[in-house]
Amino acid sequence: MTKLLLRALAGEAVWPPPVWLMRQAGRYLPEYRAVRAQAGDFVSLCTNPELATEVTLQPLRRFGMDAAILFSDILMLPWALGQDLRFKAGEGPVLSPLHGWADLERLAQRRLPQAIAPILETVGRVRAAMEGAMGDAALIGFAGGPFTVACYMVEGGGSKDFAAVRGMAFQQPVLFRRLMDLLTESTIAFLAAQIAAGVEAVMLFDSWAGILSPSLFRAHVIAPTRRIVTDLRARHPKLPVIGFPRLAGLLLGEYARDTGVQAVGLDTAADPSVARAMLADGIALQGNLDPLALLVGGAALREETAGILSAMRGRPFIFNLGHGIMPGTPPEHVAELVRMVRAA
Ligand code: 1CP
Repeated sequence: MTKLLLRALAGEAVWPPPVWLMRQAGRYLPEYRAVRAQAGDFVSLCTNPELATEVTLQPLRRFGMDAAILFSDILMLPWALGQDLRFKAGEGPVLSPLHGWADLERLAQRRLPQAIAPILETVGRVRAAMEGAMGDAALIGFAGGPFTVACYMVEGGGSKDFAAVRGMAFQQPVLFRRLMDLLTESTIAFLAAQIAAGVEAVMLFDSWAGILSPSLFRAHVIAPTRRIVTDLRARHPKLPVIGFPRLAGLLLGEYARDTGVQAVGLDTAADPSVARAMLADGIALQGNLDPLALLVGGAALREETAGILSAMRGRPFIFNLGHGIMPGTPPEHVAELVRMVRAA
């Protein structure tokens, strides 16, 4: 196995570590903005294999990252299940909120394969293009964590505290559990299809995991993640799963142990040394530069990067951000970061 990312995910302390960045394809790149303008709306971009392949590969061409991540969005799953989805310029996603049993049963009747076909075609095209020119980079597929996807489905978009979804989990536990089961099963199907189409690792973005109480975190983050990991690994024993339970805090150790993930993404607030001590040696860590340090650059970027690298030396580790790259980030800062990591 020569791909650095896959070696780190298999538990090897590769040094210098492989590097890629969450949301590495996006608005901070002029070449992305050009393709985005050509595609029209965001859903059209995600379902256009030619254009989605192009934007997936852009950060690899420019920076030589060790991984590409499929260009899509965690909300393409509810979209594929038939929920209305639009992306309003500057405001983020808008969905028709899911209120009760009738909404849920309508989504549960939808068959996934047809809707996700263009996304799977993108996976195949990206993989074929990488095998030639970018042979050492690995392709990562992804889905949202079922709880995080439920947040947007119930709320109908982004929110400061996702009170509607937490209210539903407490007040309508049977309905909420049915929703979580539907999402867990369709996430397994979606990720298994991405693997069959050519992704070499998968990541679960559970961005809102940290807003739950410990008991709900166990029920709606740890338990569904364990189901997803167990099912995918039974079919593909070597396929690495990266979990990203953002803001899990003190529950990070329990998450890693009980879900069976091969790697854990650390958010910006996680202390790398503490996280390292909390998690078993074979589990790879990924993260966790503050995206704002990357945006401002200079001493902040150099010092924060050096601190993370020194805390992670000797550990299976993948350099990344603690959350997605910010739209105003100068691309030169990204190039400088990759140089710094490679010189570690
Ligand atoms: O106008 C545009 O170009 C849209 C901006 C954008 C992009 C580039 C959105 C809308 N999604 C994406 C791509 C995306 N989203 C990827 C592609 C691969 C890559 O990393 O390069 C991935 C993995 C995601 C994942 C995603 N989408 C998450 C989980 C990670 C995170 O950032 O917390 C979440 C929560 C979303 C929802 C979403 N999609 C887009 C926006 C603006 C949001 C956030 C809405 C909010 O504020 O809650």
